[in-house]
Amino acid sequence: MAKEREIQDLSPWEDAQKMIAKAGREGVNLIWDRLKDQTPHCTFCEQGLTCSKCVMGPCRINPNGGPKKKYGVCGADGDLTVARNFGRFVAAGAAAHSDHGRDLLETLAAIGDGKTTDYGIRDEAKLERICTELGIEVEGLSVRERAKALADLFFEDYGCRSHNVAFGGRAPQKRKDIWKRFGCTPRGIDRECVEMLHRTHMGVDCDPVSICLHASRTALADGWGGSMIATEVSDIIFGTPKPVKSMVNLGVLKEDQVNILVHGHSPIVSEMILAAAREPEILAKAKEAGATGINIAGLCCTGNELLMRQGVPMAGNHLMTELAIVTGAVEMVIVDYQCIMPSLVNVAGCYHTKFVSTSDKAKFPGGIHMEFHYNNAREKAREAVLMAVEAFTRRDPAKVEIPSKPMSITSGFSNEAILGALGGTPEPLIQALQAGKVRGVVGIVGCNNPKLKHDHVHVNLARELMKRDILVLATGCATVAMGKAGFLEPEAASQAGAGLAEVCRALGIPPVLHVGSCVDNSRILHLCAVLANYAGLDISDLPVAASAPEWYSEKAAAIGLYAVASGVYTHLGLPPHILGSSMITSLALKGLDDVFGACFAVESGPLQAAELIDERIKAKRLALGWSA
Ligand code: XCC
Ligand code: SF4
Repeated sequence: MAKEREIQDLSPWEDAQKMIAKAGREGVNLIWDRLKDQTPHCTFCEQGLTCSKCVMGPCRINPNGGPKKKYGVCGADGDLTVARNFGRFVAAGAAAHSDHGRDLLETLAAIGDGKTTDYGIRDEAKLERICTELGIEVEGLSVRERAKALADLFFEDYGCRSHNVAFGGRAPQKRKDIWKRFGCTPRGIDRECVEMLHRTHMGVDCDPVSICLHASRTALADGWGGSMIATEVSDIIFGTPKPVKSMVNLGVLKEDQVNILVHGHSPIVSEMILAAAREPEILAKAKEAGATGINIAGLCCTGNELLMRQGVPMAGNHLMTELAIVTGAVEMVIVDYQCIMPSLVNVAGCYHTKFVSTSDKAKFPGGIHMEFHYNNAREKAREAVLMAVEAFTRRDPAKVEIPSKPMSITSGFSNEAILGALGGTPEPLIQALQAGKVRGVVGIVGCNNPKLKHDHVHVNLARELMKRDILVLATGCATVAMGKAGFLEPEAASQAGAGLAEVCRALGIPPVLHVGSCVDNSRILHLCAVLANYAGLDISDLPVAASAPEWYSEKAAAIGLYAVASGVYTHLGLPPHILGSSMITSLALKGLDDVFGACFAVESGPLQAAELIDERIKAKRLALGWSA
């Protein structure tokens, strides 16, 4: 496809550029090729003004085009159409995170019921702590009984519950009061998602503002519900992350080893693959096949899960998933769900790479389906790894190109690790904030989007923020960008402003902390709540912000909205499909401030975005009586 110049405009990274060129030579169709074919996009859809929610339509609404297309067949106008579409968009994202959380929960319940020996409890102390936090009397209960009791409590969070989800109790009282006042207290997690589907059926909720408030409630059920459960239960089962060294970029692939990439989101399958790859008998088979070992590396968020807890190297983020296979050095891509482009099956088909799906809810025609459950996972993982070993014997050395040297990174900054580094209390961080050594904290999160130059906004925004003494917490695909730029190492403190650099050096931490996968944005929410509660403030009083500079997914929209509804000013690099309604657009960019004390900002330029975020942080600091 692209010429050299064009390739440099797509991605700044050596590994990406080399693999885009290689794909071009080998005739492999990539995400950028398909984006070109799809451009220009439908302008009605781009603005959120198409509706296909019933068979009287589909309808295209044109609010400014005279009387003819002002209304859909049912009479819905542009504002309602945009709101209904956005509401469903957010509900789909919340459902994805929360259903992932449910899988962890079912595993926890199986452990409690003694129905699995493949999984167990690695962090008993955290299990006890969370049980106690949520009012479960642990005295006299065995570990298994505690697991069961906690699982039962969380199952209720998913159902018809009509009061706050359990972890909603972590939010400051002022925040809970705001939720109550506007009817946004998140109740049952599934309930909010289903209610959104109901409300947006033809002829139910016809008030765009009311739909947007319910969208906020649905998003909050994700952030303080489904995602937070996913994070905390993952820690209980697989261990709470602590600082760990690792590597990032396509250079983590090894020419002389069997390379297996885990892709998707949940640690349930990927942890088992890792365990199987470390078994001596399986390693012996790899040696017999002529490999020196078995190398597990991650893509996207399941990669983040393994990196945070096990130090497993990270091969790449969303825009690197096709390119990883193009190296010709990958024996297997094994996936669970979410963000796995269906194109990967075709790219794998161009090489010796096996594409394996594992979840009953995510099947990929053309791939191999091996269904994993809590009672067969260990055995299935062995089977899969042996299949990869076999594929190694069919690797074509002429097609192999591993394009770069890996960058070293530090990961594992759970809240437990962060607070531990601070001596067990948020006090030193509050003091550093108050003194202006750390002027604020910003979460840079989310995906890549081929409409924007790969990782460009992530990296330049983070660079600019740390210069201004703003500590960055990174999750999701943004983490890979940070790692490749060298920001995840303590030495990067030299690129930070004097105050932040001093704090980083004192604690031995990088100026950008890797705090996990996308469901782990709940760690950031929790940290905000801990800080606010400690200081007797609401989250919206804190000098904090969020940014999803290169987002693409419904899940990212849910995250952005729960951040705002929790009181965190949130920058987006691209707008969602809402611009067809000036009412919804101004609600997002301004009106929400009056409701939640936070709103969205949209800006694709990293320096401009840094400026906006900094302005907000300044205003929050001044309001607290601190220096700007
Ligand atoms: Fe986005 Fe979540 Fe997916 Fe990466 S993996 S593309 S949602 S950042 Ni979490
Ligand atoms: Fe058209 Fe209304 Fe049906 Fe949507 S719900 S397709 S706007 S008639």
